[in-house]
Amino acid sequence: MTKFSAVLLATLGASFVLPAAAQFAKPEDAIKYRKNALFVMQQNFGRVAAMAGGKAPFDAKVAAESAAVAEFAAKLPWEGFGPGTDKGDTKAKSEIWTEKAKFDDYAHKLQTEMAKLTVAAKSGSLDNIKVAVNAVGGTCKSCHDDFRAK
Ligand code: ASC
Repeated sequence: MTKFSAVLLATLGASFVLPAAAQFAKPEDAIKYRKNALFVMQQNFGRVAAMAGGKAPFDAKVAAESAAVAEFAAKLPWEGFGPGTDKGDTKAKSEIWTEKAKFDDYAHKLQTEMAKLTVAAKSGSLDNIKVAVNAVGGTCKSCHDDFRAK
């Protein structure tokens, strides 16, 4: 084994055994991380949603780029919901940790619909984008209804 692949394996191994919460120095960092990831996601999704809703002029290139960033950002927040991150500057409800399978399902559904939005945006069809925006928005809403305090 080369030195490089040994280091690579050690790094990959470590990333699988570390609990998610240990990837942050303190719970506040995890909370900040997930909120910032969700903010970046929402800003990019919102830009595409504004075009779909006729509130912003349709720009196919901006829509495609924004959707791709939103899709990527949608992968990030979840590691910030580790154990011990339920208290602090957050609207996250405690049910996130007691009904984790349901929360994880919503997180996966969001990512699936975000991937479809990227495909729709790349197609350049505003009609396709509208359908995908509605599907993504539905996943945002159902998770907020169950798991975000008002
Ligand atoms: C957004 C945003 C949400 C969702 C939701 C869809 O842009 O910030 O929380 O869409 O409003 O119903």
